[in-house]
Formats: sequence, structure tokens, C-alpha cells
Amino acid sequence: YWQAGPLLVPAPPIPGLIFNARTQVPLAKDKVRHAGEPLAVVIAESRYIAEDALEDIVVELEALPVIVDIEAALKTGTTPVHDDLGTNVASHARQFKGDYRSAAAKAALVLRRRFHYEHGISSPIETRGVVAQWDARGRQMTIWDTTQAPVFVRNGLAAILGLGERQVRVIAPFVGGGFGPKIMMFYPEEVTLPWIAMRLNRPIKWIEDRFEHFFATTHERGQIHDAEIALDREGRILGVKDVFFHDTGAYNPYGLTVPLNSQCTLLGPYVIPAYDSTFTAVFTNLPIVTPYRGAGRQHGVFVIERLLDLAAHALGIDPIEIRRRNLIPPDAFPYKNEIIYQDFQPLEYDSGNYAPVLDKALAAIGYEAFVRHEQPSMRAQGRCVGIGVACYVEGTGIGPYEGAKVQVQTNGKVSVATGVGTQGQGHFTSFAQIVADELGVDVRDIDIVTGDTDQFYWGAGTFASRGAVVAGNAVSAASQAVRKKALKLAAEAFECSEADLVVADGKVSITGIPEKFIRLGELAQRANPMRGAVTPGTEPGLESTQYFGPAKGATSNGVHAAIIEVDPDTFELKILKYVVVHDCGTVINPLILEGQIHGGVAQGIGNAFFEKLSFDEQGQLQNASLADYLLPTALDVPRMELDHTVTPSPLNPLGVKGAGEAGAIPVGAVFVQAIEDALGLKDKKVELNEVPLSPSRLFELIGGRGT
Ligand code: MCN
Repeated sequence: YWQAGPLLVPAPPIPGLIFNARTQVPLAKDKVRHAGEPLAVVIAESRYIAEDALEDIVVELEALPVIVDIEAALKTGTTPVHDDLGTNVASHARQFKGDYRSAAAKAALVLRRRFHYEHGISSPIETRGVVAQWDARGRQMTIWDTTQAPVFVRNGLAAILGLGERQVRVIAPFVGGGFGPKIMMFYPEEVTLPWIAMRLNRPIKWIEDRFEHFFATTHERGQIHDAEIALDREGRILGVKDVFFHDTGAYNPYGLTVPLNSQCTLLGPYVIPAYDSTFTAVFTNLPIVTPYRGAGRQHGVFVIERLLDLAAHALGIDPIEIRRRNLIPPDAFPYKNEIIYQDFQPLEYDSGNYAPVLDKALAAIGYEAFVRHEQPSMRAQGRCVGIGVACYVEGTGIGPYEGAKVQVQTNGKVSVATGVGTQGQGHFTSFAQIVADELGVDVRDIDIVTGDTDQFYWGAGTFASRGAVVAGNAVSAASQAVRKKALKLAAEAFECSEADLVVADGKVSITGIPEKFIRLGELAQRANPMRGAVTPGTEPGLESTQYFGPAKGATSNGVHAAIIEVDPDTFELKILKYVVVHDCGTVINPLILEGQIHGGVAQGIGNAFFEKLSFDEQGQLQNASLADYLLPTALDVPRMELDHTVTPSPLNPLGVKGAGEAGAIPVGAVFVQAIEDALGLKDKKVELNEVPLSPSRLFELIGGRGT
């Protein structure tokens, strides 16, 4: 199968698109394209023996020129990472709306800048792992895999191993975090372990160590944007042009999601009549790039937020005012952006009301009081304190579909199975709440199974903040269908109309006569009769399987604001206040949502100021340990104030929009603004147009004492 060609990576319908799909093979053949690409497998009785055996393997490699720089990769004469391509262009896409050139010709100000935005690795508490067990007599393969997409893995593996899908069971057990990279199709270990288990007819286990994780699990990483914005004298955006390079690493098994997200998310909550964006994704000799929480969205948000900030300064307009003047008005929804999004559908914002979100964030951070009183008085005391505010819109809840099976058992407990996997998003609680609301049962009586292909056959996976929208609505639809069945059965039993019945407390009772009730468990028993016949056109059991497939994604939005103090000697930061106001439509569980935002902001802070992958010119990662690659600790992540507005999505019955990535997206943009403000850099004509920053990077950029 693998010999037949790379796995099919779909490409979006963008006119003129170049897409050179190159996926890795399980063990490198002929050429190693990045440090960390697997070459050989050692199977042993224990990890100790395996590690010793590894030492005995001598690999002779001929050194080839190494490409680590995305711009250098495109120069003529550079050795291609994939010889057959003759170029390092992995993909190239131009998307536009309106006519940027004439917009710029009319503009009072055209501002151009180069921006660098790097993202890092997701660093889940638990790294990846695969356990494969082959039952030779039953010809059944069972794989426990940390994947975020068990159904895709099952289907692909069946094809590779020459088995039917029903012969492969993939279980995605509880794992400590995924954050995107665990969805990749396929990691070499996901293929080699089952293959070896079949050959040896023994269970095989592999658990990635932290060092391997730095190389062998996918990253996000860098983009370089050459962007310009054209505005009228009042600061209204006439157009934006952006040309950017995206480092995709040695292979691009995940297609175009990350650069497409950057391209689309740059538009933000703003009216941008003319937009012209071109990206070139570039092969390099570095580990593979696939989505990591935010998935390229932070790159786009950084660019537009920086452009607006710099434009506000150039035009002498307040940075909040320039944003407010450009917000899409509430009566403009659904708002069509005319370009293609990562789900290959036209980018359309389903609903939103952006100004109140900004207002709430400003009130919560105390913007006016800070700018007018607190900041001047702190400055008078010699303190360097600044404020940053950034807005964003986030595409979430994309298709194709998810499904759910809801089944009332005869003991009255409800079992629910869905195809998405769970890495810590609290699906067990939020899905149980949805079922409890429909069926009138206690959440503790609901048992949820996610990510086991034998429990639920169909699905796509956990990514793009789609669990609540897509699986959540499938769970809701299946619960409603079960409720209908329960009402019908109870009406037959009581010989009354369904309209006279109420479903609550695990039973169906007659309105106004609470002592006349029948428990859901008993109805489940009646639905599976031992005598008589199940009526034609009906099914046994008090259960239902339903699917939900949104035609397009739901768009969340939000505003982050922070007050940050910078030590002008050491350039260390202290976050004095951090505020997030967010609109993700109907909220299923406020506490889970807060947790999601907290976690996202923590990762965003790491991205903005702590984490940086340092490669040398040979493509060797120099800081592949958590001692050198700095994750923010509890000391670095502040308490956050969260608030919400609710603009339900018209695209799904629950009215929900996704939230899992929202915390991570605008943090870099907020940080640079706050640091620039704290150090008064605008007056010094110093701009911070890159992320991540760090004390040493600030020292390099600003030099000497920051004041
Ligand atoms: N939720 C809610 N109300 C809403 C939206 C969401 O109560 N309006 C709840 C949901 O019910 C769910 C949680 O918030 O319990 C996240 O839902 P959603 O935004 O739909 O995101 P997904 O379920 O699709 O999860 C994926 C998303 C992504 S893309 C990344 S990356 C990420 C994230 O979630 N990885 C995570 N959050 C993570 N959290 C943990 N702990 N670990 C990860 O790996």
C-alpha cells in the first residue's frame, strides 16, 4: 500500500493552487530528511535492552546539504528536500477579494512591515505511545494509540495491513493532552508497531520519551510575513496585502491547514474590503509541521493586530479607536469573506457582535483608568508598565460530521458513545450534560465512551475546536430521538397522549399526576420484548444513533487584554492583569470553558515569551529538553479574569461555537503591544515585530537599559 504512493492528502479548491504532497514512510528509505526521522526499530523484552541495542546500531549516512532557512530553501540552486520535485515549494496559494492595488492607490497611509512569528511544540504532559496486539487466530488487531483521530487511524491501518476495517480496533485511551500534534496521520510508530506485532505475533509497546518528542512529534514553527495595510485618514481599512512563507518541515502530511488558517484568520473581526494574500509553504530539513492549538491562527492575528497598532500610531489615532472603527457591524452577519477556509468551504462568519466583547474587555482591564491615571503614576515611580489589547475571530466547529449513540439501559443508566477522542477537554461532563437535559436523568447516571472504534464506528476526530459543535449536536440529536421513543412507549403504556407526559428524574410521568410514572429503565425493557413482536418500522431498544455534519464552521471571537510590567534592566516580565472576554455561542459548561481558556492562555504565554526551538545550521535541535526549552510555570501564568457574551450560532441546534483553542490565539499580539507600551518603544522608534520574545531577545532588540 505504502509503495503505491503517499497517503491521499486532500487539497482545497483554490484556483492556481500548487500543492506538492509528500508524506513520510514508516522508516526512512534512501534519504533522511530531518533529524529524528526513524531509521530502524529495535524490539526487546525491556526498555533497557532496547536502549543498549540502539547503541550497537551503526548508521552510515552521507552528509547532504541541509536546509533550515525558509527563504534560502527557495533560492535557485538549493538542493531540494525531495529530489523528484526539483523545488522546495510544498504549496503556494493566492487568495484575494476586492482589488488591493486600487485600495492602496486611494489610501492616506500604506504601511509595510516584515513580521516573524514562531510557534513551538505542544508539550503535553504525556507524550505519544502505541501498543499493538495481534490475535492471530481471530485475525484481530487491537491498538491503543494516543491519537486524536482513532477512526482515521483504524481505516488507514486496515488498508496498509491488508485487513478489513472491522478487523482493526483503535482505542484512544485517556491521555494527558494532545493539543493538535497527536492527530497526525500517520506517525511511523502507528504503522510499524502493528506490522511488527503481526510478524512476531506478540504485543508490542512503544512510549515516546521527552527527548524523542522534540523531534519525532510534529511542531508548529515559523512564518515570515511581508504585510501591508492601506487606510484612509480616519483609520478605516481599505485593504491588506500579505505575502508569507511558511515552514512545513520535511513533509506535509497534514496538507494546507496551518497556512490556510493563517491566511484566513488574519482578516479578524474587521471589515477589510480588499485582501490579497499569498503564501508559499516550504520544505526544509526540519521536523514536520502540523497544527498545534491555534493551528496557524495566531500567526494571522499577530500580523493584523500589529498592522493596526502601527497604523494607529502613524495616524495619531488611539489604538482601541482604530479597532473599533473597523469592527464588522452586528447587522452584517452572516459575513462573507469570499476566500476558502481550512474546511474547503468559503470563509463565512455565521454570527457575532464584536463591539460589546471589546467594551467588556476594556471595562474588565480598566483601560481608561489605567491609561489616564495608573500608568502615569506608575511611570512617575520609575515603573515600566504597559497595556495590550488584541481582537480575534476563530473558525471552529467544522465538518465533516460526528455521530453518537445514546442507549438507555434496563437499570436506567444511559450509555453514550461517540467517535471523537478526549485529551482533557472535559467531554465526559459536557456531553453528559447535553444528554441529561434531554432525557431528564442525573449526569452521574450517564456513561460516556469516546475514541474507541469498536464502540462507535464513524467519525473524524478531535481538532479545530469542533467537539462541542459537531459531536455535541450529534449527542443532542441522539438524545432527542431517545426521548421521543421514551414518550411513545410511555404513552402506549399509559394509553394517553404524548403531550400529557413529562420526562424528568429518570422517569416519564403524567403531567399533574407525579405518582403515575414509569422509569426509563423499564421503558428500555419494554422496548426489548420477550414475547409478541416489535412493530414493523420500529426498532428494539431505547436507543438511537444520530449524526451531525455542519455545512460550514461556526466562528467564535474574543478580546484579550493584559497589563504587563517589564523590568528595564533584566527584561523580565510580570503580568499584573490578564483579561479574556469570549463569545463561543451557547456555553455548555462554564467551568470547563474557563479551564479551556486558562490552558490556552498558558500555552499562548509560552509561545509569546518562553518557548523557542533553536536549530543549528545542520538542523539539529539544540534545546531538546524541558530544562532548555522553557515552558511557562505556575509562577509565570497569572490569574485571569474571564467573561463572555453569547451570540448563538445559527448553524447548529445547540447554538454552540468552539472554544478549545481560543485562549492560545492572540497572546503574542497582546504581549508585544504591552511590552512596547511599557518601555515606551514607539517614541524610541523601536518596534517589536516578532514572536517569541524573551529577556535576551529584548536585550538584543532594545539594548542597554529599557527606559
Ligand atoms: N465547551 C462548552 N461550551 C462551548 C464550547 C465548548 O462548554 N460553547 C466545552 C466543550 O463541551 C468541551 C470543551 O469546552 O468540553 C472544548 O470544546 P471544543 O471547543 O469543541 O474543543 P474540542 O472538544 O474539539 O477539543 C479540541 C480543542 C483543540 S483543537 C485543542 S488543540 C485542544 C483543546 O481543545 N487540546 C486540548 N483543549 C485541550 N484541552 C486539554 N486539556 N488537552 C488538550 O490536548
